[in-house]
Amino acid sequence: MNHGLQTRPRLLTLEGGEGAGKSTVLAALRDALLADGQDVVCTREPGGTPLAERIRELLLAQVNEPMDDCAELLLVFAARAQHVAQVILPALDRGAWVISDRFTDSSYAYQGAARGLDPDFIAELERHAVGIVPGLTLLLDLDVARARERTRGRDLLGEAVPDRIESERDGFFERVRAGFRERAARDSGRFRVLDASQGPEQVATAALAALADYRRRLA
Ligand code: T5A
Repeated sequence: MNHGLQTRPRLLTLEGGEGAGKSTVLAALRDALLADGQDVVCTREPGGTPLAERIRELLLAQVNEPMDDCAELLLVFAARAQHVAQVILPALDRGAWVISDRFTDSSYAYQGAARGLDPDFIAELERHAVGIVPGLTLLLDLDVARARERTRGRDLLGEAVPDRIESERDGFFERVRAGFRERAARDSGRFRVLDASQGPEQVATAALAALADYRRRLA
């Protein structure tokens, strides 16, 4: 499955639909690694460098011009190429752990499964612009209705307004979810699927157990 890609064991990624709780879990993983004296870099996609964050703004802004699906895919990979070169590889090469809130699997789920772009084209971009694959990916799996409740609750609190992608219809997010689950099923050695419908503490506990198990296997 990882033809032409190098697995980087200290690269951990969190994946899932909107509002699945990735940011919440990321903090728990970071704290556990820091408490163990590890060097940890936390980052996110799209974004993670000043230039990539500007591309993120382009991707998520609500503007009066429909974004072409292929333009969206290429922007996501432009941001990722920059992020890998400037942040992820230097950190991994000095021995740090890198925890990224989303990575290439999001492109297969959103631009591939949900938008309908060719996964072989995405794989080509992955080989040429990314070149690496995480050692461990935690997929926070949550049904779309529950995820909507969470993001709506956050929006009502005034923490955020729906961005361009969050404004898609439920069918889009059903395809995103199916795309993630299919990737996890096909690469069960790398993925751990967590039931994200549980409370934050239970999800964090499950994520920490998955990390501990992974580190035991690495040792
Ligand atoms: N995208 C990204 C692509 O299309 N292609 C790509 O290749 C990439 C990399 C990025 C957008 O870009 C798209 C996908 C996205 O649309 P984002 O901000 O990273 O945007 O993504 P979101 O998933 O929208 O981020 P969210 O912040 O909405 O989701 P999180 O991080 O999964 O959720 P979190 O932790 O912020 O929690 C959301 C709310 O739920 C509560 C939290 O307190 C918060 O209010 N919560 C829980 N409530 C109950 N039980 C739990 N277990 C909870 N965990 C969190």
